[in-house]
Amino acid sequence: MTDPAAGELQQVERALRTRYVGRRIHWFERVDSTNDVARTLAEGGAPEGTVVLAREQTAGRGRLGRPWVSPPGGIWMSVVLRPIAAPHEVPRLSLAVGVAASRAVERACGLSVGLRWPNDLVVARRKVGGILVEAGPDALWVVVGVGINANVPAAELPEGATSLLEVKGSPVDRAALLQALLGELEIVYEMFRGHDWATLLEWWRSRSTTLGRRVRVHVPSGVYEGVAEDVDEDGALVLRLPDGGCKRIVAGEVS
Ligand code: BT5
Repeated sequence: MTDPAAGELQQVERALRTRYVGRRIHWFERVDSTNDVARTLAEGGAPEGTVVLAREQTAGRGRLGRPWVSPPGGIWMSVVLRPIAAPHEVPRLSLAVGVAASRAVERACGLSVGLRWPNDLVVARRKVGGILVEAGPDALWVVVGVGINANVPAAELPEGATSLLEVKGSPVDRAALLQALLGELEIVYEMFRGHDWATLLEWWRSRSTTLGRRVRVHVPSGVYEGVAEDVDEDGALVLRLPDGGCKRIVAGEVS
């Protein structure tokens, strides 16, 4: 399937069963970053569930300002949410969005996607997507960015990355994937709002490629090594250190 422009976008909109996620979709041929566009819309009062989609991003971002390669063929999407949550709850939302993306790929493409803490989507140890959640002041609005390398040729991706196209060996139906993603996002978001954290955490754990493994975690102050034991209520990684002690890590990279 080609880009969900015009006809395909209408197809998604017609088939959409969500109450509010994706009820308004702003589609762009090319933007710097859909998160930036969504942020401006959020600040301007855009309703909850407003979606920004782009065929291509020229300055796609990951966490900590890292670049996110976003050529045509991928799903580059941001959603405006107004969760009425405390800022410390936002990392949970980020894990929940990873769960939604993983469930959507499973449902629409028949592929299982693992979750590497905090929010990498991985297939066969390669990164196939990522989540970038950015909150406004007091988390009055939150922009949830999802990037999935759907039909992107491997040659266009950085080392360690792959795409659904490469894994499957044939293009995936992007309109179906997008529709599933919007639906799953609304499901997990409703669970997040209803404080059904226990179920979300179970869903995350069952897809985790991190838990139970010996991992190295890079944090701003250094590197920790240990066994990834669990993810706690706040979405932090609980690491069992070689000396038997425990370390709780709120933000970092797992390798
Ligand atoms: C992420 O950051 O994984 C979050 C990516 C979120 C992208 C979406 S697309 C829609 C929305 N608009 C945006 O501007 N962003 C969001 P992080 O964990 O920091 O990972 C970034 C790292 O992943 C980079 O440093 C590269 O090593 C690698 N990378 C870059 N582009 C990639 C790609 N397309 N596929 C896989 N890995 C990539």
